Amino acid sequence: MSPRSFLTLAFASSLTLAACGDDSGAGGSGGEGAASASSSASGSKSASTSTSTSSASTSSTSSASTSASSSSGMGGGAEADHLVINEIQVGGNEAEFVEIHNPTAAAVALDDYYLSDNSTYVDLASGGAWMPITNNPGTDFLAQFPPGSSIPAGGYIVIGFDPGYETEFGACPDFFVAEAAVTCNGGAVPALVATEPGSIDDASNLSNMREMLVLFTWSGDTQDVLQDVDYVTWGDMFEAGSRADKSAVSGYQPDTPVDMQSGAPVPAPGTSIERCGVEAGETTTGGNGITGHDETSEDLATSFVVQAAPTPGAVNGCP
Ligand SMILES: [Ca+2]
Ligand SMILES: [Ca+2]
Ligand SMILES: [Ca+2]
Ligand SMILES: [Ca+2]
Repeated sequence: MSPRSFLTLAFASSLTLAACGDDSGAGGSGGEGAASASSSASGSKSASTSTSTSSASTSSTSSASTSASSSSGMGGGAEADHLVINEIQVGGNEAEFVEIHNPTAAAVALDDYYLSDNSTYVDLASGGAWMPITNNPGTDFLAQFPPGSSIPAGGYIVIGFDPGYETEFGACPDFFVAEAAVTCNGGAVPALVATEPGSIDDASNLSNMREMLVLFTWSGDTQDVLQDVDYVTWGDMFEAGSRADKSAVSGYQPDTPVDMQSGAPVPAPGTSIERCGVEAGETTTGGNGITGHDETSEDLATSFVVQAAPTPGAVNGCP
């Protein structure tokens, strides 16, 4: 009871703080510049938090734990004990984005966090060069978050892929997968950081029909293995590089074989896929995840649903 109440309180108070922040609607977040990655993250959170705050506060204090779990359910993945990949839109390029959500009661520093869309990401931790296996050369990436970035408790960050994001959504993402900062709403939105020359390209994007995304942490020391934080693959079919399996790599536990993995649905243009389930069916011990989960075992076809009205930076509008 009391840990739950604490979580609820922490969550609610972070929401309150964020709600005082900015107007969020027109995407002021990008204008704050590179130094404000974390405040920009909380800025974008405020868009969502008015919704989730109201749903949390409609429940009375006496049902604090119910209120936490119902707002969790709407947020998608809110009961996970780590950051989650919460929403993905693919195609057209201008509208592509990835949303990451922090369902925990504490801010998470992103200094050791990485994002990639290719199965060869594991080579980073053994000092290997970036040589993605892909049928679409030049479009995959391996990136690190800029130093000092963080996601507040209960918060969201959005990563865009194309300068057209602003026109598409009337807002700015928190970061871009791009070679350099991108101008948005008169400010500069920081780019994610390439782990080596060429591991981010302005042409980097997400394949529409089949692809993977992995959020992971790594100490930067090749003596250490990396740890998956969350993993999503979409599409029924798979090809080289679009599904991850580290089973054969020294130092790792077996992942779920690629042909046994459950792909999330493929969103049609203009729609996204949203996390509406809490890591359905995921194995929670003995895996390569940051909390011991096997992130490649999640039933993504159940956890993710197609959303006709995408909600970048805001609580998912799950049915
Ligand atoms: Ca790609
Ligand atoms: Ca997990
Ligand atoms: Ca997962
Ligand atoms: Ca969302």
